Amino acid sequence: MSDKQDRSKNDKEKQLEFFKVDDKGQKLTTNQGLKVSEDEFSLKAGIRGPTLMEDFHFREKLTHFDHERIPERVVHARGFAAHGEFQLYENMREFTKAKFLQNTSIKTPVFVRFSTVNGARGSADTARDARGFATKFYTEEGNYDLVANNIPVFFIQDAIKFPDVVHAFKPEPDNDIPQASTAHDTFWDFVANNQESAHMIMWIMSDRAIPRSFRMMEGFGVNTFRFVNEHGKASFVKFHWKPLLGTHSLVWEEAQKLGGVDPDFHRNDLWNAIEQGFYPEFELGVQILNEEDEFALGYDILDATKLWPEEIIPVKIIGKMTLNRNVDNFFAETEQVAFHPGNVVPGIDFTNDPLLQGRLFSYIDTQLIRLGGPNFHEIPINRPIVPFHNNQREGYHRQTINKGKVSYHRNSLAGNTPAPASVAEGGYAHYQEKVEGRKIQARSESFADHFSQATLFWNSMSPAEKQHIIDAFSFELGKVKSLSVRKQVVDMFANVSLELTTAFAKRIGVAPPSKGGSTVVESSPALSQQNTIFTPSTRKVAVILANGFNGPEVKYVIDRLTAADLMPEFISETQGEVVGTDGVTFNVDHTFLTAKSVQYDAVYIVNGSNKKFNKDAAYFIDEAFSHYKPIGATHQGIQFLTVNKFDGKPGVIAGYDIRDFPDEFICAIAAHRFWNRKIV
Ligand code: HDE
Repeated sequence: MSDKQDRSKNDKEKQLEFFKVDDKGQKLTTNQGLKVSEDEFSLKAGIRGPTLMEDFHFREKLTHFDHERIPERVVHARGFAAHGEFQLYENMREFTKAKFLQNTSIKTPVFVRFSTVNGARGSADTARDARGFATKFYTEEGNYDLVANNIPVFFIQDAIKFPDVVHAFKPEPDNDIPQASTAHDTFWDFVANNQESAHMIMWIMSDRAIPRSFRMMEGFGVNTFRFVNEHGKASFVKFHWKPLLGTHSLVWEEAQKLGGVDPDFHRNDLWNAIEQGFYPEFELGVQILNEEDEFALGYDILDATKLWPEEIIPVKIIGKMTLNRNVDNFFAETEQVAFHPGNVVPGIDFTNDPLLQGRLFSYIDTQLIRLGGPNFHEIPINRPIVPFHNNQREGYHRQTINKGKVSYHRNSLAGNTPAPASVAEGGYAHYQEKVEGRKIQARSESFADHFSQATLFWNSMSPAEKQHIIDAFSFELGKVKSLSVRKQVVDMFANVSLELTTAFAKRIGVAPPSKGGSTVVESSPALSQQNTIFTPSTRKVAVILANGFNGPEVKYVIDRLTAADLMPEFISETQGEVVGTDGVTFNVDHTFLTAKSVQYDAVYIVNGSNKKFNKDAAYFIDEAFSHYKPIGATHQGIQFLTVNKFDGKPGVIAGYDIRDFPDEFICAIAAHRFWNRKIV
């Protein structure tokens, strides 16, 4: 556990401090600073008469309220963010001159916004979707944005198709249904008719698209970027974030139920973890490919539907990011933050990936409409921690007061300043890649293979993960009304795997494919979540408790769980306190009405002196069991296991010996799920 420390403020925090206002204890004023004497009754002509125009406070209050909303992001509308710091493990001078990647003693302030892609701002956190994982590094050379996703590939190969794929996965335009879901006709029609999407679809149908937590997701820069060192030598680079808690997921039914029970599930999870001092940590990794090896991989490194298997190009871990502070104001920070893959520093450059090239245009364009003008870089969360000087002027909401008469380059009146900096002085110089060719609207042949890596992904999955993918295809296509689209999708994915397509075709009323199959036999173990880190740390345990429990023994178990950084919460029939023997009491966090098993990673069943379990408790435990979760029981809880024939099943720990129980239970919690459990 990383304890909540009394940290000294970093440069970004100091800068933000300047803009913070605490209204507590103050007198109410208008925006002009005028003290207001009445805030409940508008000014009227007579006690029952019409409101008067002259009531400037009333008009200002209403007008401001009427303008409180800004357009939500077209994609990634629903997000949640936190502050933190990044620290390098080893000097990266050999590959890049980026200053924040040179010095292992520097802590670079960061702001990270996680998001879903498809749903509106108010949609549920746990929808099946890719997740955004965008990081702003406030470096001494200006802001560097690593705008990543939790899936390493993308739907399309050329940014010109971005509006098409987004229109297809968004709610259908006639009735605006369904919200935050790809389980509908237009999306799958797009997929079948744009087969470059095959690889991404495999990821979207996998457990990666229903993460357990933002804290338990990998991040991928997707596009191939370029590192450039101080000698001007370049190499290709792909960026990765690796969560120290491992990469873990929900099960689909759980994700769906959470959409209703706790639409803010991922928000709550991140906020509470940080508040409790369990700071999420992610290691930054890079895959580096020498420029000479550009064509060595057998597919095009400019194709964003391809990943570089870690077994072929290892991920070099170079530093760690720790998220250690929640925002003060959601709108000011999380909503107004503006990312842009084009925000780079010397030592980081672009490639000709046609998706990346389009992104370099789109993000600024989005911010212009969303944040209402060209001065969004002045909004506190977007400001670099180093000053900016140039001849850009005016525009909506300009805050900087530029002094002097000169706002042009070249000039003599200001000694030709602000002056461009040489490379030696830290000026950014674009990498001089040699480019030649005819102007052409076409795609390189080297982008043509849409299926091999989709099969590689399938081959890399464990049996449980494969079953989840089959179930996801069956669910999504089961919601597609057009039989023709369902057939087209079956035909398309027959190119990925006949095992997969045969399994879901029969569930969606389509004949199994008669031809297809893949010759790809390779797998990449790093793609399976079965091979991730397993730790019990920060897992939430529902403790089912009633009056009369064995005080000292249950306290012993709870103390052990807490010492292992688990988060126990007490659930009982009524709120207040539950009282055990020897004066041990616990505060009830939730009743069976306000908490559901889907919100927890594990259940510890104790009950109290009464042998009977009420039906809500029984349902709670049953549901957790059916979601393959670890279940531990002591005292009356053991009886429950026996009666319900749970005893001896995988991941079910009966604490006959109270001393050994915590270790065994914690070990089961670390395993996360027990896929070999038979659910009948
Ligand atoms: Fe984005 N993307 N994108 N994207 N993207 C946006 O910019 C776009 C792509 C990603 O938390 C928008 O500020 C194009 C890949 C994240 O604020 C928009 C293409 C990846 C976020 C935009 C892509 C991403 C966005 C909407 C080429 C993974 C949320 C709001 C097909 C590496 C950032 C905004 C946040 C947001 C355009 C593809 C990641 C419309 C044209 C690939 C994490 O400008």
